[in-house]
Amino acid sequence: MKTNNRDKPVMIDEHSKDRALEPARVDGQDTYFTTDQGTRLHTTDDSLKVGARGPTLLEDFHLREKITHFDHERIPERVVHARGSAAHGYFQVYESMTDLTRAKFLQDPSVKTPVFVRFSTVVGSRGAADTARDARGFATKLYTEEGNFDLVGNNIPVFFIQDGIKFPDLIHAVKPEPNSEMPQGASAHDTFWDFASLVPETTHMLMWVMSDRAIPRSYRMMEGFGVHTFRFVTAEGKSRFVKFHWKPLLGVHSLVWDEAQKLAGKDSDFHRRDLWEAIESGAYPEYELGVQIVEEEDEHKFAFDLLDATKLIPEELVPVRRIGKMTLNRNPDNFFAETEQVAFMAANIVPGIDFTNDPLLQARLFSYLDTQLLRLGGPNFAHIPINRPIVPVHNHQNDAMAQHKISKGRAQYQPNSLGGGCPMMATEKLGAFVHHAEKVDGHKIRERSESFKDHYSQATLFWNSLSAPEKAHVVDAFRFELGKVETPEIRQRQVDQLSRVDSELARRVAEGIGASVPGKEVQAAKGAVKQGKSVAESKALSMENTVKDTIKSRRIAFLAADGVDGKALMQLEAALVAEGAQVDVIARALGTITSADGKKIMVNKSLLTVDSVVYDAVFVPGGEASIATLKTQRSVLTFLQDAFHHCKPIGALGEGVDLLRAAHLDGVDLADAKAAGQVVSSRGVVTAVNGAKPSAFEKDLIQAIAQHRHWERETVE
Ligand code: HDE
Repeated sequence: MKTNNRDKPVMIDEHSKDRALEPARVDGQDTYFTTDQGTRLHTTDDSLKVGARGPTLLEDFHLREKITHFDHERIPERVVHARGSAAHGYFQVYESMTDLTRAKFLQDPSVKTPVFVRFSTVVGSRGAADTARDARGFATKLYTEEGNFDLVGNNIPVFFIQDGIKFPDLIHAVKPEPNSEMPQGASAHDTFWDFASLVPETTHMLMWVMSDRAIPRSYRMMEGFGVHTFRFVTAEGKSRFVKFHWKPLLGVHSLVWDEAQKLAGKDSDFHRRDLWEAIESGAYPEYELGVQIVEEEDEHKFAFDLLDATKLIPEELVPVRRIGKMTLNRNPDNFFAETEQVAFMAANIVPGIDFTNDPLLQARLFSYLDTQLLRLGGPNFAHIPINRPIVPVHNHQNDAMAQHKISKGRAQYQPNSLGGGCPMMATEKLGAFVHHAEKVDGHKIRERSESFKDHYSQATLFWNSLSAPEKAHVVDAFRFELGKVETPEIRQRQVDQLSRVDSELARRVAEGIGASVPGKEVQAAKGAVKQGKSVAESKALSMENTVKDTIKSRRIAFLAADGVDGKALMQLEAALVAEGAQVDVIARALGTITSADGKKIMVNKSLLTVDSVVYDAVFVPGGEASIATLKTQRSVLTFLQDAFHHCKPIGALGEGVDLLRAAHLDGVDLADAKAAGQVVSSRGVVTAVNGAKPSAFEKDLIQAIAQHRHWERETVE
């Protein structure tokens, strides 16, 4: 198997291999502490002074270098997507894609193409909370044998705006308000909704951002989308349109809004930690690459324009073909060097893939280069290890800040004869990128295409495709966000917009925020609808239909105290771990507890440091003494009630069922003496008292955990 190994980076310029990137180093001496100039030091703890209590000397080169370096440690954070975390991995295609594209990384199933993926929130600063309601960035750098291909996407398939020229307005509106710098990492404020309600093209993406997609359970459990329509081009020059998708093998799952808010305080690194720990434990995140292909001659057959980034192609109209898999299997060694300095650029493309005239994409093609110049201090950011392609780089781009390449010879221009004409130009056959020769003809105008003017149909499609609980969450999210808006006119204007999506949605939101329900004339004020293929509902848009057959990497809390039924605890732990889940025994204090039969059980987490919000499910083993103790602990009852209100699976055996009773979990049936020997499963709460078969209990609980959340509990209210 061929592997492109990023641990052994290829030099920027082979000629400069010896001196350019690695500092001169004498074998065996690189473990001593030195200055940046390589001078060994005998201490870094005391500055150079005149006597132990005297003044510090300006001569202290080590003090000056150390403090100066520290003073310069920060670089500007990304203007958007500032908070992120990343991982290394590889991509492998399932079978050759020659008939669709000449891209080399999509030809040979035996080639592992290294990748670096950075996930991010959009709005918050570097230190903001992970679980804010927001779109998530899903940026993938593929280090292919033909250069770097960056697929800089999001976890939502559409964008807020159609033309890049609106991007600064959108971001100014959503970022903290400029006078007060509030709120941090949140869209629930006046300026955002002022903009959104005045710009109808935001409506479709707003529906997604108000849905559970915007509060993912994990970066490992969300989809990724290239958003724009790209082109695939074959070796013969045949071009087709393509939309890119990443489909997580664990399915698409979300948090509950109340949980997301609590997590922001309890563990603001929740997603970062989840990704890191999953990779450390060997539960490698996996995503399949999907493509939707549209033949050029079908470009105009849809009820939307393929160049409009506020529209998706329903999977019912063009199915997603899964063509390969990405596995993330290594955490970065250094956050700054890799995650912070990685420079994604929408313009990084390889032969066989090309752009379209999507006006949002076109603006992105220069914006990313521009931003890296500011962020990374000049045009040599491609020399930073995480940004280097795995193939050699040869050109005459010399000098500038932090130049790592030592170009040799006099002929630093093209064409040249003094340098033997090097480097040579490639031909298309030799792998040169040649732009697809699209014929373009038109007048210079600042106008939006008529085919871009329907801003509501796909928002309606999204709404119609959701399950009842998902719809309720969207309504609640709008009520929350607009409820925080202080200007009544803005709230009303947004409700008016929603009435063009669906009158029931508008009514439900209006009721929650004191707005009036818009009349028919307001609802009717929509743009022209394009004629063509469309669907009224799409299964792929609802998370209800996602993968629900695995508990791999799910975190299960076991609540216990001295006197616990140790046998039941161990047995269930073994069963869950065998399915790939991770169990934490939680007690009042760290150390050990003693089971009813006198065995010591290690406590993994104390109730002081964790809460139910960081777990996927809870189990309470029996044991009279254990339950008697747990019943007296308020944090235990809160733990169970939170888990219950967040619709998480809960299991209890024997006396453990009494603890659930004490926690007043409304509307569920619990096992009692009459149900001896049976397993009772009710709204994701699985219980059994003495005599039930352990295997039957395990099976039901595992199934309940695989369901992720039991929304039917919400209807109890
Ligand atoms: Fe970005 N975007 N963007 N964006 N974007 C940036 O580049 C920009 C857009 C996306 O993990 C910036 O290096 C413009 C769509 C991700 O490092 C900046 C427009 C999509 C990331 C920038 C868009 C994205 C960025 C900020 C409208 C989904 C994080 C820092 C024309 C398809 C990448 C940086 C990472 C980052 C500009 C719209 C995704 C300023 C002008 C649409 C995932 O260059």
